[in-house]
Amino acid sequence: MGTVESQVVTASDVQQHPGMNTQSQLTDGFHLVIDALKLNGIDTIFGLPGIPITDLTRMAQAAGMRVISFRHEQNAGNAAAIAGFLTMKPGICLTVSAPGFLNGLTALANATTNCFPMILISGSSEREIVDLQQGDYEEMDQLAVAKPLAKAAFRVLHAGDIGVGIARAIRAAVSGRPGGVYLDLPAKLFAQTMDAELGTKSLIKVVDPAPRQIPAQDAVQRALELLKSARRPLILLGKGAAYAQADADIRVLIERTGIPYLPMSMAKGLLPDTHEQSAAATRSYVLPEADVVMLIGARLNWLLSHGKGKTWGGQDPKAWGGQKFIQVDISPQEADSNVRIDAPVVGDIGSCVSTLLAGIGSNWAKPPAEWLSAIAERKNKNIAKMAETLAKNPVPMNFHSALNVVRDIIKANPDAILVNEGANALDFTRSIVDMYQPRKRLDVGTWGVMGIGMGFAVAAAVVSGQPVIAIEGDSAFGFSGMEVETLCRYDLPVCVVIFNNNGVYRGTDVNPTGGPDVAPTVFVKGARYDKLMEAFGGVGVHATTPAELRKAMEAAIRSRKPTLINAVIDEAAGTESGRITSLNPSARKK
Ligand SMILES: Cc1ncc(C[n+]2csc(CCOP(=O)(O)OP(=O)(O)O)c2C)c(N)n1
Ligand SMILES: [Mg+2]
Repeated sequence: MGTVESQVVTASDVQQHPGMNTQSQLTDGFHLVIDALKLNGIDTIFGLPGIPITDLTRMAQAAGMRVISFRHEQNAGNAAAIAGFLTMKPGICLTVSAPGFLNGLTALANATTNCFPMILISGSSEREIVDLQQGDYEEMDQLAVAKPLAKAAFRVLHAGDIGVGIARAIRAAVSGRPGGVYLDLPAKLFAQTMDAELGTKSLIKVVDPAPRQIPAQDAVQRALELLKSARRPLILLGKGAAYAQADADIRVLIERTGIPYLPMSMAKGLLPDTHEQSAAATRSYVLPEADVVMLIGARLNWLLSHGKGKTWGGQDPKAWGGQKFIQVDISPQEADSNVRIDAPVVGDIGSCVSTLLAGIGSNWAKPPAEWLSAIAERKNKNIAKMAETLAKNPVPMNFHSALNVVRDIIKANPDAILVNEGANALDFTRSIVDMYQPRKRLDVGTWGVMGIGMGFAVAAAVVSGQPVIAIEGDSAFGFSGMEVETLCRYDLPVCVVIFNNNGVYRGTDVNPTGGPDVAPTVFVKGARYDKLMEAFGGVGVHATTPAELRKAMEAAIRSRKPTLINAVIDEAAGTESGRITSLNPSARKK
């Protein structure tokens, strides 16, 4: 239990805690926050110091917590969110009032959207002044602003309530469908003192923060009957399945049923992407052809074309393709959000999968051979076609020849975590680079948000101790690029590879007016991002060929030194919006 060294008790302390023993040891808000976090097994804070939380960061470090300081709160927030995803414990982001809070808020909203458990703890200015809008330093009603973007939001006004506040935040972040939680701690709270013993008693060690949710037996039965009736079954694994850490059971479920499966982006590696039942290489065939689809921790949002339309064999963009769906999800509200779900199975993924497995038994009939061979045939053809493309060695490098290298490096280092953002740099990496282990691919998620790169890379390295490879579009990198200093400061084993094609999507657009400004999507040509890393003592490499890229990546993995490789990619190689060109509204043609 942390205590305040000084025994001085102010009059207002006595007023706030009538009857307090002025001779006793005191504690304060700072120490109670730290003690409450530690009591709940939280040992790392991602944040950025300033009024009123500077001392909190110092005291947390002094109390043995790891405090990782960032250059911008959004990156600290993204770090906290992905730490939550990787560990199933809420990641903590700590920010200063108003502007710092707002900088962290994008990450909080992104965490909520992606179901990552995180807690944004923000200091805030003086309540009395904020609420009367009298113009305080960094004045803002942060709780009100955070509410619509968070799964839950709380404010603590009294030191004696810190234990409850942190317990509520933890439960809200990790129970049920995880999400981002906001915890507002006004400046005055930190300095509030109270009797240390009472303070200790007020803290709560949260028991069973994410209780299992066992699915109903009849729901499981309904799902299994539907699955059994399928002629062309398909399983879709989502990020929720990866989060649940039920890896072994999920693998048994897939292998025992013999059903082909597709991993969503962050579910890649849940089973090795080279698994013979993976249908990833023939996604556009299996989605419209499947008759029964079992979604496990995957939502039918835009990433799956809302379960309808041409992707699913529907006649027009709104038309149902005729599939029947089983949806395994922790949220009872998820079913029917886009199309009819014939068999919802509600519970935590681990409990659902193990209950399904019990019902499947050991002599489940494999899917019809015609379905499996039709998939295998297309898959092998596509893989062979891709191998041909990857083997080409154009000058300058294109996405394929560079990714051929990344693919080999990940194959040789399956423990490494791959962080990935960009448009073409994202889409090509996802489809070309095979993952071999669960939760090794971290990317832009549900929103397709740029800026997660360095925050994710820092947190992945900090919580796993494994090497991290960040494949970054040059635009994407720019959103969090200053954190290369953070990589160097903490000496993290992160190798950033910038796929530098001189711009957003590509570097070839021209200003149609012929004026001096370049086109909005174009950056400085031939920029040397590698020099940014050198500025802070890391290793910078300029790579123009696959051989140079390979050598630099191998050296980075071996040395574990922070490294940034500026990989020069043909500026004409990318396409507008990568693979989601269809979402771009086009101007009406005259
Ligand atoms: C926060 C945010 N701002 C803007 C975008 C729009 N956007 C999508 S991809 C992208 C960058 C693509 O360029 P780059 O990272 O260089 O990848 P490339 O396609 O060139 O490989 C942008 C700006 C976004 N997704 N998120
Ligand atoms: Mg680019």
